[in-house]
Amino acid sequence: MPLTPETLSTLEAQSIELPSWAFGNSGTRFKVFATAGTPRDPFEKIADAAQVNRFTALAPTVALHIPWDKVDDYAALRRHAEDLGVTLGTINSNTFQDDDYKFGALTHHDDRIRRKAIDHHLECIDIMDATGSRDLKIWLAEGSNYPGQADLRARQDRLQESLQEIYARLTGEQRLVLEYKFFEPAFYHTDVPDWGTSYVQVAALGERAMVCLDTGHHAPGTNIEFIVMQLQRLGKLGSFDFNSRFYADDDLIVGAADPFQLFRILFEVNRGGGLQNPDVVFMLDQCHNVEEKIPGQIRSVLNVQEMTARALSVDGDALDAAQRANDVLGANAVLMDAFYTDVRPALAEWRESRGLAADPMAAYAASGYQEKIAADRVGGVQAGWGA
Ligand code: AOS
Ligand code: ZN
Ligand code: ZN
Repeated sequence: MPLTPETLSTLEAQSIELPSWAFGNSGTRFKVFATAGTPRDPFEKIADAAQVNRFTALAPTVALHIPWDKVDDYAALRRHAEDLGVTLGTINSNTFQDDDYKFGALTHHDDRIRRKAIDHHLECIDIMDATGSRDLKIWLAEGSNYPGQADLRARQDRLQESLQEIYARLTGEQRLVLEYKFFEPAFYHTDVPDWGTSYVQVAALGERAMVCLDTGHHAPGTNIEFIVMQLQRLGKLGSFDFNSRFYADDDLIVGAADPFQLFRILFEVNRGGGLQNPDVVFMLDQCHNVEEKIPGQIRSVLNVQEMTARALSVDGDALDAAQRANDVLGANAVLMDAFYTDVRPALAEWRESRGLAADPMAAYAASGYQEKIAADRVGGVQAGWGA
C-alpha cells in the first residue's frame, strides 16, 4: 500500500534520540559481556550514534549521561557531534551509583546528602549550557524496601523542595523531565512510582517541567496509550524512553516484545498532536547486552518508524464514523487493518527516493564500520550500570 504524502512528510520530520549508553557494554548483575569495538570514551559513543543517523536519517540527537559521559571539554564534544551531523540532546543525571545515596538523594532526610544530589543536578544544567541541550532528565532510584522504613510523605515534600531548587536554575528554553518507575531498585515503595506522582511533582514546578514516560516502567497489563493520551491532554508529555519489556525493566529493543503496543502508543501520540510537536522527545532507553549495539539501535529506530507509518495509516474518518455508530467490531477493524498493513516495502522505496539505502541494516553491515572499530578500539568502556 503506498504511503500518502501527509504520512511521508510526518515521517520525514521524525527524529529519535539515541542514548549514549546503548553503545557501551552493559549487562545484568550476573555478567557484562564485552563486544569488540565498544567505544572507549564519549567521543566514540557519539561517532557510533552518528552511524545510526547516517543509515536511517532518523536519529539526529544523542542523549548523554552524567557522570558516564563526563569530559573535560563539553564544547569540544558538541563540535565533534556537529561535525558528524548530530547534536547533543537530553542530559541524564545519576543519583544511583554513589554510596551516599543508599537511602535516598533528592528525598534524603540528611541535608548534606540532599545538597550533594541537588548540586549534581545543578552541575548537569551547567553541562546543558555548554552542550546546548534543552532537557534535563531525572530518574530517581529512591524508595524503601520495608514498610515503616521511610516517612513516605516527608520524602514527597523534600522531593518537591529539591526539584524547586533545580528547576529555578533552568534558563531560556531549558526543561526538566521527571521519569517514573513502579519498582526497582526499591521494592516496597518508590518515591516517583507512577505518572500521577510525576505529574503532581512537575505541575507544582511550572510550565517547563514535564513527565517522561519510559515504556518499560509499568506493571504488566497497564494501558500505556491511555497514559499517553492523558499526559498530552494535560500538556505534560515531555518525553519517551522507548524500549521493550517481557517481564520488568528489560530495556530490550523497542517494538521487539510487543509491536502492537508500540503501534497503539504511536497512534495515540498522533491523535494528541505529539508527532509534530517538538515538545515531545522520542528517546530510546535501551541496552544491547547480547546483540550488536549499532545494528541494535538501527533496528530500534526502524521499528519506531514502521509503527509510526502504520499508525498514520489508520483511516480516521472511518474510525470516527464507526465509533459514533457504536460499531464496536467495525471500529476495531479499522485500527487492526492499519496495524496489519506491511509498510516495509513502501518505506524501503521511499528511503531510496531520498538517497538512503532501502535496507539500512544491510547497508550498515556492508559498510565495514563494524570491522574497523573492532580492529581500532581495544578496551571499550562499560555503559555504567555494572560499574
Ligand atoms: C532506569 O530504570 C531508567 O529507565 C532511566 O531512564 C535511566 O536514567 C537510564 O537508563 C540511564 O540512566
Ligand atoms: Zn528510562
Ligand atoms: Zn528503566
